[in-house]
Amino acid sequence: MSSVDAVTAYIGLGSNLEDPKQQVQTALQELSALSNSYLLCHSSLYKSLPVGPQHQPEYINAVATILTTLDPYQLLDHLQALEQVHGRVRDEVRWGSRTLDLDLLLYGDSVINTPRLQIPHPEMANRTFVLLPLSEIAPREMEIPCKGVLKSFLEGLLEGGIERLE
Ligand code: ROI
Repeated sequence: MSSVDAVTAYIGLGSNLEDPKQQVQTALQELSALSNSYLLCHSSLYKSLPVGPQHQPEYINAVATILTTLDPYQLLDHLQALEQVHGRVRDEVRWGSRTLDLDLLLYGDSVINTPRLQIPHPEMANRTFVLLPLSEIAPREMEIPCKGVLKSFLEGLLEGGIERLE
């Protein structure tokens, strides 16, 4: 019998349509029921101004971490299936509004660069709406492969435009 080591993965959640807070809360419940995975914890919810086109509603963001024996592509399949359940229409408008966005940010210390999947998520170190919730649940000393230590990105973080919800 073969066994697969469990890997710690981080997932970014975002929504700005159709009751975004509820979308993210439901998605967190769904992540806790993900097959071959265990939800370790999640951050608070944050309200954030849109990055990219400004003529869209504010977002609700959070980050969750799971322990999983799914491989990264299986995990991506599951995340995209959950986005579909939430009515996400993929690639309608680049950087436009979405009912639910589930970004695979980190998968252990893997570096993956394929057309379908890039890990670490290429934009994660530039996005306050990812870094702030991530910093709640990840060690400040955590290495983001190819990018640097998490805490080095937290120092210059602009906290305007983002608010932690109770
Ligand atoms: N802006 C914020 N604040 N939060 C997001 O989750 C988010 N997601 C996106 C873009 C359009 C880049 N902007 C965002 O995909």
